[in-house]
Amino acid sequence: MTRTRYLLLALVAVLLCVGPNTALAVDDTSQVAASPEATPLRVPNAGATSQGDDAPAVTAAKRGKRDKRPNIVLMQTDDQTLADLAVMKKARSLLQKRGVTFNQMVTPFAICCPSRAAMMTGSYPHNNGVSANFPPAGGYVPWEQKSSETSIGRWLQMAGYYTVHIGKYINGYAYPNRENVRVPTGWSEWHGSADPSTYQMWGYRLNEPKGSTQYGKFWKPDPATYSTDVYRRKAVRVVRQQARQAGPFFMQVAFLAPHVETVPLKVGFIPQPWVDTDDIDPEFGIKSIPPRPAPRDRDAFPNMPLARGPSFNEADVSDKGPFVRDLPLLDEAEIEDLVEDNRRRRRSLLAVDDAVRAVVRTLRASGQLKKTVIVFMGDNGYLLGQHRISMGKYFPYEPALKIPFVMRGPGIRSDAEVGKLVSLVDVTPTLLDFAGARPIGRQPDGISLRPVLSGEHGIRKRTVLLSSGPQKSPNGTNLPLFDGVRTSRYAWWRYEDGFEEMYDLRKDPDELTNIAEDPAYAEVRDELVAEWNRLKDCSGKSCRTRSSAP
Ligand SMILES: [Ca+2]
Ligand SMILES: [Ca+2]
Repeated sequence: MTRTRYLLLALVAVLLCVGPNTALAVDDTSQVAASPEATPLRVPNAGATSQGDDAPAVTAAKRGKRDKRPNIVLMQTDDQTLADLAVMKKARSLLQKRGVTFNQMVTPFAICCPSRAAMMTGSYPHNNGVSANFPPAGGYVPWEQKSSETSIGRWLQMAGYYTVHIGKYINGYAYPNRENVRVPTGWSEWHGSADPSTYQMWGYRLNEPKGSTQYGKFWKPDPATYSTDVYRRKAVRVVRQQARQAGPFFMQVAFLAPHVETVPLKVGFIPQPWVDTDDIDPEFGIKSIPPRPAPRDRDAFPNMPLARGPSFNEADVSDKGPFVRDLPLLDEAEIEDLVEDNRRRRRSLLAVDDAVRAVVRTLRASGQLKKTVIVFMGDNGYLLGQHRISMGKYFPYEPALKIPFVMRGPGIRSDAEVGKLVSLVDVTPTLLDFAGARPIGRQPDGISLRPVLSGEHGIRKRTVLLSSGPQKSPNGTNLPLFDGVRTSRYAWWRYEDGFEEMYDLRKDPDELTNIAEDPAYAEVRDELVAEWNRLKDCSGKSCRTRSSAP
């Protein structure tokens, strides 16, 4: 039971991220046909886009020897919690001590694809068209159709930046493990990992300028092909090459750690989304394992305990919504699994920490550090036993909602913390602001955080819209949909069956007592509902307005 349950919940995590489905493969092929000979995977560093469109005329003038615009390097992890930052000592000294750390950066929807789409567009799911990991509500095909032209890579490319992506992209890219597919919109240089091999530390496929390559084999932990290290070396190479170019660059590096790995399926096997979870078998279904660290970090944290806050294995979940209220208490063996899983997740972050240091050192050695804005961030958080949820995200509880977000660079304060509520939709407006670039085609829902990064002045108080989308539970039933809001003090959401959850995060930061029906909070609850009504169809400016909610 124990191990099964562990794997079963691991499966949830993977399915939430991989979103296996045959529809995607079919759609993907029709929309983005593989055509290696006709596909430039890399274009000359002249600001041209991968598809040779109208951008070069604008950009050639903007780029030049006197271009003072900063480079932007964004390093992103997968499913890292805010608390996990503690083990990244290099990031702490090179980024946190030299930059600004946000303690309330939240995602509007705590799963991979909608989080990344919100980050890259600066828009909520209802505006960017990506509200699930897989079609039709989300995933790569809707992304390319609805949002790729209005996203950070494309906007910076049009402004004359040389844009580079390394690693994991929007869920479903090149599914299933296809070679030499067209470069997604917005990228001058592309090193993207093909899904579902993205979820392997070894044996993953990268589609790159030089062609498509499988790096290592899943069951052979060869130090030379460990994904985090390979991404690191590619990132370092880009930084060195770009030092010789006159114009600025934007590089986005998306690591797998500390996400679970998916054991590769038999060749030709079309994964069924919802296999019999009592009988997970690599020969038949989908199996996941905790993320493997770089071989050099295998023995790190041998005795690290799992932080068990008051919400860990919550004693009374009768106040919670559908799904969670039916979860049994975790037993001792399950808790032991969580302890070990936490260690493995954190071990896998050590190689990311090395990559952070390598990139910063290379920027410094090549004379670019002072003119480079560096972002380190996650995509969504993660639950490790809180509210009895043993591995996963989706539900908007704090550990899943909050993500690490640190920035360092020219005009950014040192060793500062910002406690103000901000959201993933603020990332792209912030980066565009640093680049002096304007969004074209759609106005983001977020705001630039530059004033608070510089310390010049604060930012307005806003409410963050929370939403959900189609997802399956391990037994194949639909997870309950919900909508809600998060303010700096409160979280409120309502499931599709009408059940509401609400927490006063000042008094109850661990979300132990649902106060949605508490008469003492009736007025606050009504104000939060009004906020949701105000924001649920917001667009651009109307999402950015000052919040009067508590
Ligand atoms: Ca994720
Ligand atoms: Ca409770």
